[in-house]
Amino acid sequence: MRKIIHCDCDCFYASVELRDDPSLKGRPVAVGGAAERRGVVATCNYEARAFGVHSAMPTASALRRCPDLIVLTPRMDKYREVALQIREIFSRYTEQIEPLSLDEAYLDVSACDAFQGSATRIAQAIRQQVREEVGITISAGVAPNKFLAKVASDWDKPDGLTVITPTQVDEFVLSLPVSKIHGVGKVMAARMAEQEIFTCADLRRRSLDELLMLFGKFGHQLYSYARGVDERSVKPHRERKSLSVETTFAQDIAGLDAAKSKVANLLEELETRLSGVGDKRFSGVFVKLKSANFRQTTIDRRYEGDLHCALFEQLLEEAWLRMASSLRLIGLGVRFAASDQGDTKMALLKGVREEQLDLFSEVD
Ligand code: TTP
Ligand code: MG
Repeated sequence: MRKIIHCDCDCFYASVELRDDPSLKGRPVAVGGAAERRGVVATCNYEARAFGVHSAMPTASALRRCPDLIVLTPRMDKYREVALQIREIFSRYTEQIEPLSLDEAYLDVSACDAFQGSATRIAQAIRQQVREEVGITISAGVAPNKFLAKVASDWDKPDGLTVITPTQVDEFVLSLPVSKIHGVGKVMAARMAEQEIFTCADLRRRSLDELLMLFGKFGHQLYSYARGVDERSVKPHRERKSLSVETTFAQDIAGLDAAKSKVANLLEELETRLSGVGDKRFSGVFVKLKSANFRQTTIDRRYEGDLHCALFEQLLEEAWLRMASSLRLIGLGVRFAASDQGDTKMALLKGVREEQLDLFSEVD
């Protein structure tokens, strides 16, 4: 039986800002881009959440909901530094650490001897050390697998610890609402509701074939999760597959030439970011555009050579022809060839940025 801990900092970027400026305590605080630059909220504290402010919401909308909201510019270097400090605390208990983002990680502590191997006490110690040494709160979930540990860390947020022991798994899962399953968003939850599926107990009444028919290959996971089963191991090295940068313009870009003139700066930023991930071979490049009316398109190309402006300008032109509209966003990126080497610690930390950036943008 494995012992997995999932740790997730509470309103991470905002917590760091509140720690560094205690005068903000008790006031609604968001971290994100400025409203006049059409920025979005990266996160906000729980005081701001009470007004309905949330991640990925345009800052302008957030200010309408909460006029007293204090909006701070992100300090990514600071958050990375704090993330490393927290990672070091995790590493006192296990090397089996799988970071999911800057503020979130799975730990497999099955082989850890601290506290006679009590995962609950290890999680308590981690939470206490993060509070005392880093100055922010981190919620944790303890369970026999990743699926349940993640549900558990969210159960009593903020500043919570929830433990699901092996004997409690069945009871816990039976009453678990499907919306708590990672990967079940609003759309899928609505489709499940149409099928009278609201909890994992309802899922269990369906055969694997039925679930596969209804939800595609995700049906396999649903079938196992509904039984409290998740065999996925904690993978210490997640290899980064791509890296990209993007800009949302304060004013829409009207012509192809104007759009092309943005490539040089973006490429420079991309190269700066690439210098941080070490020597990796490319397998492809891509350009992503979002139109003024929020349509999005991405052109992907296999490519293994050096990066240069003309290459991205060409892709941009192809993508532009599809859009036939002025642009609010341009993104450039590279895909990496699979390597057999693990990433460095810093590259791992940087790797999460892209997933976070993706959260800012709608998909087709
Ligand atoms: P989350 O762990 O999803 O959110 P959080 O830590 O702010 O709040 P909580 O866990 O208490 O619900 O994300 C961690 C950080 O990642 C968050 O502080 C800011 C960043 N982030 C974005 O930049 N954009 C996003 O859309 C999301 C969800 C997070
Ligand atoms: Mg968090």
